[in-house]
Amino acid sequence: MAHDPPSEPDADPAQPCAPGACTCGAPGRAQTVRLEVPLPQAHPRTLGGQRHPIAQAAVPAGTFTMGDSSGDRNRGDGEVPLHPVSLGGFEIDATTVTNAAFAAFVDDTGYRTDAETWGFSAVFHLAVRAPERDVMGPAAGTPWWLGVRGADWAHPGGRASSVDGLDEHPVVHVSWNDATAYCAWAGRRLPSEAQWEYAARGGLDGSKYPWGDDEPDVGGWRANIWQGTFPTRNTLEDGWLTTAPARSLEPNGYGVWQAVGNVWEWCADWFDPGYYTRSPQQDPPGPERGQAKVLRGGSYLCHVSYCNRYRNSARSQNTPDSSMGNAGFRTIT
Ligand SMILES: [Ca+2]
Ligand SMILES: [Ca+2]
Ligand SMILES: [Cu+2]
Repeated sequence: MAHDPPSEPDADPAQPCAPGACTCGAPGRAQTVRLEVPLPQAHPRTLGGQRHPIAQAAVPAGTFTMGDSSGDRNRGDGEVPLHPVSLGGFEIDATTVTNAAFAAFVDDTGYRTDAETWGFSAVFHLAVRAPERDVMGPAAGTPWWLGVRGADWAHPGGRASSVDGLDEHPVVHVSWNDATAYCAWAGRRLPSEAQWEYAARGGLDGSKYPWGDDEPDVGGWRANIWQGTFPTRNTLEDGWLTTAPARSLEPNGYGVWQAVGNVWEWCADWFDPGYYTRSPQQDPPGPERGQAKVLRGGSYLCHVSYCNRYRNSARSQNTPDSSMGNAGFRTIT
């Protein structure tokens, strides 16, 4: 997406990447139509029942240090300055919302996702399962992302694919708007960016990853990211080219699974790389306005050579109507 160069508070060029570049997130949807999608109403009859069949992890109230303390930050993303953040306790989905859970929402409401409304979504080139006529071509600057007509949450590779056998995988091709609609139906909400990072840390203040500071391949792969040569050859050492089941590998100290890797996760906040210079310590709500929403945690496309955003403090963003095959969400109460 187009994004003005941010006022970067970090003078140290830790990474050569320009703002918005070198991310494994897909380009944003062109802003040609303003959608007015009504939110489904919360459904009292079904609240607390089987309509959100995702186990919960309890995150205690506390204060943590938000931001990058390992020096691996991406210049332009605004991972610094380090600052203390205090939060009340909350419950967060132990896993990202699954295809089975999202299917229940769609069955109950008839909701149409942004990908369906626009008629296409962004699919990683090795994951396309669609007739050639559906492939709209590569995104400028990120040729491994293809716009594919007919790709949506139920057809993650395009119209020749389905979610059969993927019930317990993260739902993908859901926009921020779609995630928010799901939350409205389930009587839940998206985590703030601060809540997301605090939950991802699992009680290990200042660590690079949810499990500590070891790199993800120490003692066996601990996150579903990319191994091999991005974006052409994945050696699949962790077992997955695209999504892994939401409950695979090991959870962190709070019982949160796959905060880093697997799929990017939408947060409630608008994105502003300068926000940490002015955010309040108590329950920071994010900027009042913006063009893009925060995405956190990185995805199965992250690789140390290209996009090292499979870290607790890493930040990315996309427009609220954008969808892609490597972004989903988890919810809180
Ligand atoms: Ca992988
Ligand atoms: Ca994740
Ligand atoms: Cu990445």
